[in-house]
Amino acid sequence: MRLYGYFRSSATYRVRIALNVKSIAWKPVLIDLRAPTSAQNTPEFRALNPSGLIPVLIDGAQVVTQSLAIIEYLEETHPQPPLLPGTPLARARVRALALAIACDIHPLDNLRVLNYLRNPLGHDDATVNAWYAHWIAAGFRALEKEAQHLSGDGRHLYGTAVTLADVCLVPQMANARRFNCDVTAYPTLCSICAHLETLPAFAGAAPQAQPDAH
Ligand SMILES: N[C@@H](CCC(=O)N[C@@H](CS)C(=O)NCC(=O)O)C(=O)O
Repeated sequence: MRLYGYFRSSATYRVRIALNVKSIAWKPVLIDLRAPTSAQNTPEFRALNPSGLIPVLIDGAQVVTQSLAIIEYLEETHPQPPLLPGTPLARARVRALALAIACDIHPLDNLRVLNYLRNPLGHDDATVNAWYAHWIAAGFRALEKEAQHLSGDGRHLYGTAVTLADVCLVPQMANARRFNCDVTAYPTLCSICAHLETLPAFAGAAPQAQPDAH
């Protein structure tokens, strides 16, 4: 499989973790999101994914977009080890945690949103950083409460095994730290991430471990 992505892209980071958890062989195709190169805007990449967003997974002749759809595709084609638990209710809980990150936090702090706030809306870096931190805090406050009763061991966001929820949490925490957000108010989330980051599947997927890391 080939994965179009960028070392700092947290949506790509999710897919890298899932591929590693499932021991699926994959090769990176590097898409440099930094202006002015912005490789996601080339006609070739837009032909693969008209939204111009990464990640994009190529499996044989098939193109799969959207990180959570990609991970569910991997879950169905490579069921072991599972990233979703065994009962409908537990799966709903895990998906709810993952979606809280992927739909309610991440899109508000995405690069194109931050760029739009700067230009054309004219906000300065301090205002953009305040926007970023506000949406992290709003999302993480709620997740911290969820984690306190859904984590089974203080080392996983749900239960006692790695799930899709963990796959989404670790990249979002990495982003929050990169933007200097104060995460000390979320001790459960921090201890979960501290454990997960030691696992080889997560460590190997980390931004600093990627070939395009600077
Ligand atoms: N919902 C999409 C989000 C993808 C996304 O926003 N990717 C970011 C990188 S993490 C991106 O391509 N950003 C480019 C931009 O904002 O211009 C997914 O989960 O795959």
